[in-house]
Amino acid sequence: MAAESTAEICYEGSFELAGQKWRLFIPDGARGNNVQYRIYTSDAYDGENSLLLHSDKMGRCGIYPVKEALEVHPGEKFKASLYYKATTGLVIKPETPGVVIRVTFFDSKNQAMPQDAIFICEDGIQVGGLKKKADYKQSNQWKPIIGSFSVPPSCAKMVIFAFLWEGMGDVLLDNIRIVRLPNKE
Ligand SMILES: [Ca+2]
Repeated sequence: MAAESTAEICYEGSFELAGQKWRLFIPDGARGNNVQYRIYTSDAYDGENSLLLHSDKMGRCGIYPVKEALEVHPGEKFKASLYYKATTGLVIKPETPGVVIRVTFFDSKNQAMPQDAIFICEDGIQVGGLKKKADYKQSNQWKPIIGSFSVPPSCAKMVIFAFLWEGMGDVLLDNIRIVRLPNKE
């Protein structure tokens, strides 16, 4: 038997296909920030297209899959990744990480489990919130954000978000992927 292979969860995070598979997430405090997103055809990490996320004012905004929650089991392992590129004029609040993958978990009663939320930043993973300061490093290159994690006890579903965390201006996102890893015993 071949080893159990990794399995990509199909969220179409390459932004190459017609039809939008991601929707905008605007936190309550950012409703007046003119947050927008669109498929961007002039630059991409891979293929022809990326996604441009925009905010007029300093704040948080993000995208998440139209499919929303993925059914999961405690102990399952996943790898989440994306590539991002800052455009000229992107401003990030000092001591915040810029672009973040957030994984939010829900129990079998559909209650959010915020204490277990995973934040994947360029310089590592934080659990339960962005508690540690993180310094965003300005760059005009495509950069990866990658992290692996296990599903916590009592968790039944999870949702992945790609966030601009405390920023304003435009950022490009591409190749957002989530892969179920084989369980090694
Ligand atoms: Ca692409």
